[in-house]
Amino acid sequence: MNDKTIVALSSGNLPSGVAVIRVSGPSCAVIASLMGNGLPKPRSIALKNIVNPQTQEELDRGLLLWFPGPTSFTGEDCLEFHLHGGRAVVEAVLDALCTFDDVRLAEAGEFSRRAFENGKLDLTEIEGIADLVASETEAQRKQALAQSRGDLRNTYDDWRKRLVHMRAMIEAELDFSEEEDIPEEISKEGFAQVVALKNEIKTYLEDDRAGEIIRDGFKIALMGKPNAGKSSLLNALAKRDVAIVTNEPGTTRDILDVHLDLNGYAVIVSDTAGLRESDSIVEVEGVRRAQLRGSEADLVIWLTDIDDIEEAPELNFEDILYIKSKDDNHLFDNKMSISTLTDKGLDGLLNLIKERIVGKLNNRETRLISRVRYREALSDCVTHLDFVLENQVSDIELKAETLRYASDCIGRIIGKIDVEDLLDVIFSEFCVGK
Ligand SMILES: Nc1nc2c(ncn2[C@@H]2O[C@H](COP(=O)(O)OP(=O)(O)OP(=O)(O)O)[C@@H](O)[C@H]2O)c(=O)[nH]1
Ligand SMILES: [Mg+2]
Repeated sequence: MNDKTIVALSSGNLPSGVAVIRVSGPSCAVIASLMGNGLPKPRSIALKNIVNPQTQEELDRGLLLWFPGPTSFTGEDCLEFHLHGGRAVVEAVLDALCTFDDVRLAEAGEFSRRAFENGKLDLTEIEGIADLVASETEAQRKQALAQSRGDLRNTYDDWRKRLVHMRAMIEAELDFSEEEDIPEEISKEGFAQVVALKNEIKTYLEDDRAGEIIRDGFKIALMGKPNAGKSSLLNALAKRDVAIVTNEPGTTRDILDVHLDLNGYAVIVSDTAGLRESDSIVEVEGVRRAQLRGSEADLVIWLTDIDDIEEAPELNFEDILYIKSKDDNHLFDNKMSISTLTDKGLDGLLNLIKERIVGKLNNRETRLISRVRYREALSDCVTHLDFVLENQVSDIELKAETLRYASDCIGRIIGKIDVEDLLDVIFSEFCVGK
C-alpha cells in the first residue's frame, strides 16, 4: 500500500460546469473531516461546505463522495470532490489538499497504476480504460468498453491458467518417472491440451487485425500520378480546405492525414505525393513516402484523370479501388468515377469504402486483439507451443520449461508476471487524474 495520498483534477479543461477532484490514499478520512466536516456514508454523496483546513475559510459549496478501500477504483480509500468548475475554485481546493503532509499531486495515470498494483484491474482492462477515454467513434467505444470490463482479461487469463495446468501435467511425468502407467497418461493428456490451445490461439490470431483497425483507424491512402486530383479528393472527404491544390503537377510532397468517422468506424485518409520519376530530391522523398504509406494502408484509392488514356498500373497493395477523377460531365458509372468539381460519385465512393470496412470488421466477436503488444505476445506464445510439440524435442524438462515461457508471454499481456519495464510506457498514455 502507498503511504502517500494523491490528488488530481480528473475532469476536463477549466472552466467547466462541474470539476471533479479525485483523492486516493490513507489520508482520505482526515481530509474529509477537516475540509468537509466529516465523511459521507460509504459510496454515497453529501453536500458540504468545503473549507481550507488551516484557515477554515470556505472555498466552495460542493459534493463529496466517499469510497472506502478496498472496494474503490484504486483499491485504496478514495474521495471525490464535485466542485464548481472555476479555475480559482479548483486551484484553491488543490492547494488546500496539498497542505496535508502526506498529500501530493498525482502523476499521469497514477490512479490507474494503483488500481493495477492493488490487483483491481489487469493491464488489458487498464488499457481498455485508456482507449475508452480516447475513443472518438462508436466502434472504438464499444471495443474499449468491453475490454475495460475484462473481455480480454478473461480470455487471456483462462489461456494462461490452462498453460500452467498443462505444465503441471507434463512435469508430473518428471516427478514420477520411476513409477509406471499413470504419469505417461497424464503427460499424453497434457500434450493433447497443448495442441488444442495452440489451435485456439492461432485461430484467434487470424483476425485480419480487426481490433487494431477499430482502435487505430482504417487506413486509406490516396494515390495516383501527379495532378490526378488526390488532394482535391482529400479536401472533399474532409469537407475542409486541408491540402494545397494547384494545377502544377507535384504539388503534394508530405503525407497529409485526415481523420473521419464513417458509420462509427475511425478512418484515416492520407493524401500522398503523385508518383513519377523526378530529379527533385524533395519530390523523390515524397514519392518514397507515398509508396510506403500505400504499402501500410488497408485500402489504396488509385485515382486516374479521366483524360489519361494510359492503363492504370498493376499495383501490389492489400486492397485497391481504381477510380477515375475529374468526371465533370458524368460520363462514367457512379461507382467508377468522381468529380470534386460537381461532387459526382463522392457518395458512391464513400459507400464503397464503407463496404470495404464493414467487410473487414463486421460480424467479428468482441474480444478482439486491440494492440500490437497483445498480438506479438500471442504469436510468441504459439512459437513456444510449436517448439513443445515438435517431435525432436523429447526432453521433458525442456518442454516443461518452454511451456513456462509460453504462459509468461500471456502473463505479460495481463501483467501477471513482472512487467516493470512495460508499466511506464503503458501509464504514460494516461492523462493526469486518470
Ligand atoms: N475539372 C476538374 N478539375 C479538378 C478536379 N479535381 C481536381 N481538379 C484540378 O486538378 C488539378 C490538380 O488537382 P490536385 O488535387 O492538386 O491533384 P493531386 O493529385 O493532389 O496533384 P499532386 O499533389 O501534384 O500529385 C487542380 O488544378 C484541380 O483544381 C475535378 O473533379 N474536376
Ligand atoms: Mg496533391
